[in-house]
Amino acid sequence: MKKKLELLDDTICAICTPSGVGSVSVIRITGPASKKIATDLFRLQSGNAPLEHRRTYVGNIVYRERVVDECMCVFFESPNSLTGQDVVEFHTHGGSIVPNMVLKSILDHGEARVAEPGEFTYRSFINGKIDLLKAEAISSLINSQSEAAAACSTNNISGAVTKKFNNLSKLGLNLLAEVEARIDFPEEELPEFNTKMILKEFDSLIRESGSLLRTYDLGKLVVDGLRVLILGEPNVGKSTLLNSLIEEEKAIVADTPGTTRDIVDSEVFVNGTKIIFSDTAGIRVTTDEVENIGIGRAKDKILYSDLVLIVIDKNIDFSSADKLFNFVPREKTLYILNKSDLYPPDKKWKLEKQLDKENIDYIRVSAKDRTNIGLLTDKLLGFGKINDFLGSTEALLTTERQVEHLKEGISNLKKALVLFNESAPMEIVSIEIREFLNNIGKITGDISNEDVYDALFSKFCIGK
Ligand SMILES: Nc1nc2c(ncn2[C@@H]2O[C@H](COP(=O)(O)OP(=O)(O)OP(=O)(O)O)[C@@H](O)[C@H]2O)c(=O)[nH]1
Ligand SMILES: [Mg+2]
Repeated sequence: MKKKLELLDDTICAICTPSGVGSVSVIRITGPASKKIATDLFRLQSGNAPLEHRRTYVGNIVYRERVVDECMCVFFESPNSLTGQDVVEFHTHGGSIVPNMVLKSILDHGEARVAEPGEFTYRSFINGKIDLLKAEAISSLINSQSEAAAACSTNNISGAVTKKFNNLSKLGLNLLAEVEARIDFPEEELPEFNTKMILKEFDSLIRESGSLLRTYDLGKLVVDGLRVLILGEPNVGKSTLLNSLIEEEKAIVADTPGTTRDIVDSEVFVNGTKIIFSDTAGIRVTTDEVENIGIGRAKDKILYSDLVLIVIDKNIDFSSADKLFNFVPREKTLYILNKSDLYPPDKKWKLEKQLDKENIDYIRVSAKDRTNIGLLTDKLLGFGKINDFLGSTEALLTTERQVEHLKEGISNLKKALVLFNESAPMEIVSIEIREFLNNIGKITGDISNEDVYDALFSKFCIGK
């Protein structure tokens, strides 16, 4: 999107609702000519009158002396509007013909052009109606795929995460003021330097920044969904488990070891949360070229998974299972003891005893009979506290952009603290604290960054 500031002075329009058959469509105009366009094209049923701020009117859009549609018109006067500029919305009948004819009428009027993706939101941002975090949250909300992801975006649209960053800025500014006072004034004009207090301020700023950074672990799970990889030796019932978990016969199940060759991904929504399961080729030593490629892919996928279910179907030794799957990080592992229907229910397996001893989490299931599948799903949702999120108003970081700047900011603070402890000149300490504040400013959008705007606003749909 070309977002040169001078472009903000023109008038843009777009159909905001998705294409297809529907009862209502919304066509939005913003910019200095909005009111004139509406006055020229829209004929009120009650006789023409000047459009007033925040009022809704019923009338006809008339183009070349022909009624295009009977519709509603809403007017918002600058600066009290979505974009900070005059905004007009026509709520017309839906479908593919009427909204496009209304758009054509507006364009033929000659004072507006079609908006680029995200241009309405960009104008909101530039005119100070929203900060960058809110723009990101709006984009996430529109694109959210689960109830939990939408709830997270709604919290952030309400300013939950902005508040957290504003608090960090406030603490950072207090610290900077203390430090810079030592640069601007001679020692004798200031009260005694309270080293203890400064160290406390450093400590609380680093702590608060760190705890905000850690919210990304949950934010990522909530927005992207929980990625669960199903691994195991051939024939242990991985594909049967996938089918049971997603309640669909998606993966081929057969008694022949080596049935699954490639990764089979499936998305499900459980309690408002997205879970992506990936069934994989059974891990074994084989000369089959295709199977080996599948095994390689399964191993590579571990890096991109939040949890790995290692499926086992027999009374094998824990040490041999552990050895076979030692490439899976322990903290991501949950052992699935499958085919429980083949074993006496009241007896502990040898493997279970070993896992208990090693304090390793496991669950006994029968993928075929669906025994304990609900329990397994609950266990998955408990991972990373994802199940506690719905209904909470917690602020979570949700983008790599926020994380990268915050990490850089924390590193600036840590450098400043080392310099302070080494009694370095205050000028140098203050440079690092200023850098911390710059990084926070980049996150909220107080410090401009055209490349970020391009990346963010072009992700929006036209009309948003
Ligand atoms: N009794 C019993 N049999 C099961 C269970 N789960 C799977 N099986 C059987 O085990 C065999 C292999 O099942 P799959 O799901 O294809 O196993 P897999 O691990 O995907 O096998 P590969 O794709 O070859 O690696 C089939 O005959 C299934 O019916 C279970 O819980 N109980
Ligand atoms: Mg399989």
